[in-house]
Amino acid sequence: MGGAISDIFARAILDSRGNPTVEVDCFVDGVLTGRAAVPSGASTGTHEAVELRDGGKEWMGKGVQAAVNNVNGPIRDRIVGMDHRNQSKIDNALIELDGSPNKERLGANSTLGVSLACLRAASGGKLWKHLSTDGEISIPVPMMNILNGGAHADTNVDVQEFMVIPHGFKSFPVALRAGVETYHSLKKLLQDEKLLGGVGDEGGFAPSLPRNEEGLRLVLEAIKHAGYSPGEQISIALDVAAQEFFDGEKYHLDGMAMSGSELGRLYSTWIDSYPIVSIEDPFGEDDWDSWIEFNSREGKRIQIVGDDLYVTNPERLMRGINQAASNAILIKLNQIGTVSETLEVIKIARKAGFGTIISHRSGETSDDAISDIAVGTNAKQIKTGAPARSDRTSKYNQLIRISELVEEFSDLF
Ligand code: 2PG
Ligand code: MG
Repeated sequence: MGGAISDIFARAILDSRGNPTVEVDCFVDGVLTGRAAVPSGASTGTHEAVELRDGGKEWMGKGVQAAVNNVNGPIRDRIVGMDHRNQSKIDNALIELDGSPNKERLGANSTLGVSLACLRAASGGKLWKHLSTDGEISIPVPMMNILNGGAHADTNVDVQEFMVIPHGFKSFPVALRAGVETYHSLKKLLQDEKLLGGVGDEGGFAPSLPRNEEGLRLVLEAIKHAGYSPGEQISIALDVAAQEFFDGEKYHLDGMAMSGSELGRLYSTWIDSYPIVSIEDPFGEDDWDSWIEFNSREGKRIQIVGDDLYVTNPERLMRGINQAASNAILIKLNQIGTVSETLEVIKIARKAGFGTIISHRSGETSDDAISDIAVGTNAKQIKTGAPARSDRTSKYNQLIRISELVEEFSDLF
């Protein structure tokens, strides 16, 4: 087979929240060879690359026609004829064509769609294998968001994600089953306590609770009721997404207005009382001092993850490494806008000894590329929601398929 991209075509499809998003087809020598769909966040960081939305009345302002037109116009003109296997050349062309520091001209939703579709085209059907340059691969341990709050649910719970990490198992399928059983046991518990309502954007249950700490109690109970040993087999992770309740000075949680130090001390009491192994975005996206203070106290005890803080951006990550603001980074491709830039950020993180978590967005499609990316980059962790709803299970199901071929399972936690 030759290698020239003969056409690129974008369309708007629907994401899991019922909003339009960009899907791109990559044709090589006249044959549809790669297809990719772009996810979309709700609790987005201010410093993320720009997601182009049309505004106006149609689609409640969330149309992506401009991004689609950018692919079918200027990007197509630039990319057609290039070798689909030369990812860095393709991505550099996209970066150059955009010409802005944050993809505001073309939109990261258009650049990522093209970048990922070309990656798919080049992968020859085994994306995880294609990405593994040094042969180091493993199935990531899943972070499963079973109780949703914050911007992903219409409840009074401020903490955005209460996750379980089934780490004490020999293989991915067994770990996944343990996480799924915990999910169902949480449902039963919520039913018994008359707290069961709907689910949030990522498929986790979304009860209103008297206090945020109740979420920890319920998840801990669910682990026990499912018959697993908390801390030994299944631990808890939080994504606080604290920017959402930070007014620039105080954090407003459970009717309290706390400084960063006070909030950090509250987390420490939670870590003392519950089997918490990871906290993401414990503070606001520019509240570096609170991050540094908390990481110096708790960074040996737990994983502290920057998402809104770093937005998969190499400069922000470098600052976090130099100032010891955290010890891990959440990786989201659409925060930066191309595959090559994402891989570069993973490399920087790894070199600094930072943990790496490949992550979905709250608005997703059935595209399961992040599963392959987590395996192929040996990231060791993936965050992809509850084990429910096809937009989330598509990722877990792809990991089941890969685990038939790859035995190594993340040894973290
Ligand atoms: C997060 C993500 C994914 P969103 O904060 O980590 O769980 O949410 O996509 O809404 O930013
Ligand atoms: Mg987050």
